[in-house]
Order: sequence, then structure tokens, then C-alpha cells
Amino acid sequence: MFDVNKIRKDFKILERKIWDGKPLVYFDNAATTQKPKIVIDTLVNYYENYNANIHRGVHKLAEEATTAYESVRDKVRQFISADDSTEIIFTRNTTESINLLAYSLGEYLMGEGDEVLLSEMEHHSNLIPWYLLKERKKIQIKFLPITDSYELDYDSLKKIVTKKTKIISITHKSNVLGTVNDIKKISQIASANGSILIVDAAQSVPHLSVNFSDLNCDFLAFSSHKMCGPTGVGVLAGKKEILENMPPFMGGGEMIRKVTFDTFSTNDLPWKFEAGTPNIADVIAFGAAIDYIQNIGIENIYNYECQLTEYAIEKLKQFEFLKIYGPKEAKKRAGIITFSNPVVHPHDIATIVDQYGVAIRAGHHCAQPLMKKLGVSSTCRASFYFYNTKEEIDIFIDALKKAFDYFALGACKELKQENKEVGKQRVVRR
Ligand code: C6P
Repeated sequence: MFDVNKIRKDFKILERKIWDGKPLVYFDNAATTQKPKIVIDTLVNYYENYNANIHRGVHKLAEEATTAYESVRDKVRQFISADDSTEIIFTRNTTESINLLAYSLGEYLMGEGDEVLLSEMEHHSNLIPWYLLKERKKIQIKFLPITDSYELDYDSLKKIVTKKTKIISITHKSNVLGTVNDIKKISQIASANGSILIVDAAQSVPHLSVNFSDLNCDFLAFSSHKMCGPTGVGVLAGKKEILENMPPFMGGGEMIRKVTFDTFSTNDLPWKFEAGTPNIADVIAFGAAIDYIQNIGIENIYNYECQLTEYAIEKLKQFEFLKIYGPKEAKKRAGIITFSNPVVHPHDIATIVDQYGVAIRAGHHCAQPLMKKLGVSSTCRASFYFYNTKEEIDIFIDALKKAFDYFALGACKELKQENKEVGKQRVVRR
């Protein structure tokens, strides 16, 4: 039984008062989520009771730490329904997972003139690694457009993919629009074309059921800190047969089998891609976060976030001068609402609602090309998680009202007509 009031008791930070005693309303969950007590306790327990390096020592502490660390690998495998725990590589974050792929797949697979297909709604983490590869290997980068309803233009997919498209790398859920992309549709075309399909799942794995085998993609990247786990842990899940052929990303301890004065051989998967001492404590605490989420149930989380999103969008409609980006249906954009106002800069809105205890994000959300496509330089974004409530949305709406009052609501109303064009025309830039 999903009981938000019971859940909230696990997050001490949610009791925090902001400024002069306003309750914290944390709506910046797409940036990072809060951590339940069990995750923090797991971290402390590791450092207090069995802190040791892993895979090296024969002593008791080393054995306990190694067992705890490796058991999380299997937890992750099971959480995303991957076939084998050797297909689960721990990195620092989604960004590092994608950089690993761009480097290593780039070396293994890409030559001059080969193509990588991205989309217009990518986060910088799924852009810059490929731009760096472009500089190294003189590859081409193409972009799958988005439609007026903020979805991928699947109709263009067949035309845009060519025999040179060696890699397709697409976000599962946009951190700006909330759009949940149809990865299976893309995977059919990728498989038929022999392209490798990478899915940036940073915003999907924490919020909806993701089945790696069923999605039929080759790689999946996500971060612990966006799903109640600690920062500093990322996951790269990948198909074994491809990982085996890829060269290592970084060299050092752990990733080797044998080293001589002039050469080396690599370790087995997954350690071939985990050079040096890993983030042992945070991986172990990430395991506690996965258990916590599984206890609540990922389907419950998704359904509850859809309800919150629907409720918030309905309430936001009273501000006729607001432009809300993203698909109309809550189910297609669960948990994320991005909006802008023709006359008030997003940073000003975020600063004012913060005075009422409400934490939202304002800026380009690390998606500058998408901002350009939307015709703005920045937006506001409210993003929910399963511990948020409708009452908190009411506080947020109230705070927004005050912000718009402060910035002369009258002026905003006059712009109602122009609103349809707001994205393209009336943007206050900084
Ligand atoms: N988006 C946001 O506020 P890291 O930082 O490596 O854990 O995640 C990067 C990343 C990759 N892809 C998507 C779709 C993302 O949303 C993010 C992180 C945060 O939207 C921080 S910019």
C-alpha cells in the first residue's frame, strides 16, 4: 500500500524549514533526489564496521566489503532485468558511462565518415562525448528532430539512419520535456540496420519500470543519485558480446589480468572497465536505495508521479501567460514540468519561489541545443518524486502566484495573446 506520509518519515531532510520557517518543498528531483535514512545508515555502517579495499585482501573486512559491493551488481542486474551481472559496470555517473562508450566504442567501431545519431532533446552528457569523438575520428553527427508535440519524430528515423549509422544514442526520458521515448520503436530500426543502440536512462530508471532485455538496446546508462542513492555511482549496462570486444576506457589496477615490462592483458568483465579502487561505500549504499525503491514498487512510483503531474498541470493552467513545454498527457511526461513566462526571467521566478521554501531548477538544464530549438535560453522546471505531495504543489502554486504578482501580473495578462509565440519571440535573456 503506497502511503506517502509514511514514506516521508524516512527522509529527515523533508522536515527542514527554509528561511523563516517555511517547510521545504523539494521539486528539483530531476537534478538529484533526497536520500532515505536507510541509505545514509548503510554508508555509515560500512565506514564504521567493515571499511576495506575490495578484490585484493584476504582478511575478513576485505571479504565482507567485496561481498557487499559485488552483491549490488546483482541487485542492479535484477532491477533492470539484465541477463548477467558481468554486464553491469559501475562508473561515477551517467556522464562517465556515456564517455566510456564514446571513447571505447569509438576506438573499436568508428572510422572517418561513420555516423552517430542523437536527438534534439539530449542532455549535454549525451552530446559532448560524441562531439569529442567527432574531433578525434572525423565522424558525422546527425540529430533526430522533435515534433511540435515534443516527441521524437519517429517518421524521420528510417530516412535519417544509413548504413554509416554505427551508433544511435538517445535519451529514454527528456530531463526538460519529460517526454518518454519509444525505445522499442528505435531498437527495431537499429537492429535492422546493424546500429548499436545506447539509451541514456538517467531520468527513466528512477521513475518507471525499465527492462534492459525487453527494450532490446545494447547499452543503458543511469546514475544512483537520481534514485535515492549516493552521488558518485553510475551504471553502464551493456551486452556482453560487445563489451568483450571493446578496448578498456581507463588503465590501472583492477582492470588487468597480467602485466609485464612492456604489455598487459585485460581482466574479465565487468572489472575490465573498473580501473582503480571503486566507490565502494556508495555502491553498497546504492544497493540499499534499490531495495528501498523496490519495496515501494516502481509501478507505484510511476502512477503516483503521473497523478502529481496531472494535478500540477491542471493548477498551472490558471496562469494563462505561462508556456508549458512537453507532451500533453501526464503519462508521457511523468514527473517533469518545464515552463517559461514571457516577461519574467526563470531565475527570478526560481529565486522568488525559493523564498517560500520551494526548490525548483531554472536555467538551460544542460540541454542548450534543445533550448535553442524551443526558442528560449532558459526555463523553470519542477520535477517530482514519490515523496512529494499535492499539498506541496499547492504551496508551489501559491508561491508562483506571489512571484507573478511581484513582477506585475497585469503585464503578463496583456501578453496572453502573444503567449502562443512566447517560445519564439518574447524571451527575456540574460
Ligand atoms: N540531469 C538535471 O538537472 P549525471 O550528472 O552524470 O548523473 O547525469 C547526467 C544526465 C544525463 N542524462 C540526462 C537525461 C540527465 O537528466 C542527466 C542529469 C540533471 O536535469 C543535472 S544537469
